[in-house]
Amino acid sequence: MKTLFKPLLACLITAGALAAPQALAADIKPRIIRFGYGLAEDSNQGRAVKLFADEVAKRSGGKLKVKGFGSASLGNDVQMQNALIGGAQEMMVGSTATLVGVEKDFGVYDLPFLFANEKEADTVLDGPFGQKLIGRLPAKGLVGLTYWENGFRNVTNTKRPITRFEDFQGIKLRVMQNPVYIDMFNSFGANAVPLAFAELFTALETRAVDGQENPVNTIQSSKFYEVQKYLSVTKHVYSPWVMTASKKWWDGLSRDEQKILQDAAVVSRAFERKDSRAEAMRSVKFLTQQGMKINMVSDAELKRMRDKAKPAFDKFAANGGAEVLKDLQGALGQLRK
Ligand code: TK8
Repeated sequence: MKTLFKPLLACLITAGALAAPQALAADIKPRIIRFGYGLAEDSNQGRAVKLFADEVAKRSGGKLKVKGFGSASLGNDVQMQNALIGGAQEMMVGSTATLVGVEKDFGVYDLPFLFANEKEADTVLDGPFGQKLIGRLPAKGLVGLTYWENGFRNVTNTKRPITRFEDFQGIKLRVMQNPVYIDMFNSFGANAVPLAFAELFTALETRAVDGQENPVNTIQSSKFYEVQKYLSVTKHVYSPWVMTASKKWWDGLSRDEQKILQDAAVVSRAFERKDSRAEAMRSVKFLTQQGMKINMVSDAELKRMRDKAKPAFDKFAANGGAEVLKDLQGALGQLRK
């Protein structure tokens, strides 16, 4: 027996040294994976999709080819989610806020002033709470691979700087297609208009709406500074992105293929967060140079906004969200102990 094993072992070692380590005897078929996203190629989202594609290629010996489709060229977030559920598209990354049509509880992330900083967000999203929520998706036809950072959202508009919630009075503000955002901004006195991101630039340019809210990265990469004058740093919501796959398609993949995608997703997460945070630090200066008038909102005024938004919390809880909200507040409480 001993003598038989040796040549076999030698063979395996040679094969291992020659083949790409991941691809060794792995069950990987050549596949094209259409990966859609809403922002421009030259955005934090686009850069991370590219990194994910490279990582998947590397780990699959070039067999799995992720093709990125930016600027909502495969459809807006909601349309892509439906394409994934139906099996007409393989993967996407988009806002958790637009997922509420598929799984209502994702709306919990949209409640204002929950996360105090990025570190809290990372810990909760990557920990049991965030994973439990992602775990609801397969029953709805999606597989959630990981969260990325969209970021803390800030308000831009053409009318006036927002220094207190009273300044929202009468401003037509585009929000994501999500009831929590509609309730929140209406309670501040704005006129909240739900609209797909893909239509936002034109809506701002034609003055169909006066303003919008997004992280500074997006205000930069989507060139909103060309059509918006005031940027008010409110950081009212920490907004995650979530990378999802079509469950119909995912179930047809081998375990090796699934593992490659899952592992590459985790690598892309680390890259994306680091890249987004570095860019956010530079964006404020860039946006000032483009002529935007930027104001910070005081903590006292942010607290008034938070109090004013209380009805959005109550309504979310009353509409079946009480448990998920309690869970999230519990997870945050643990962190802050
Ligand atoms: C991109 C969107 C975007 C989001 C929005 O498709 O709609 O305002 O912040 O990032 O998901």
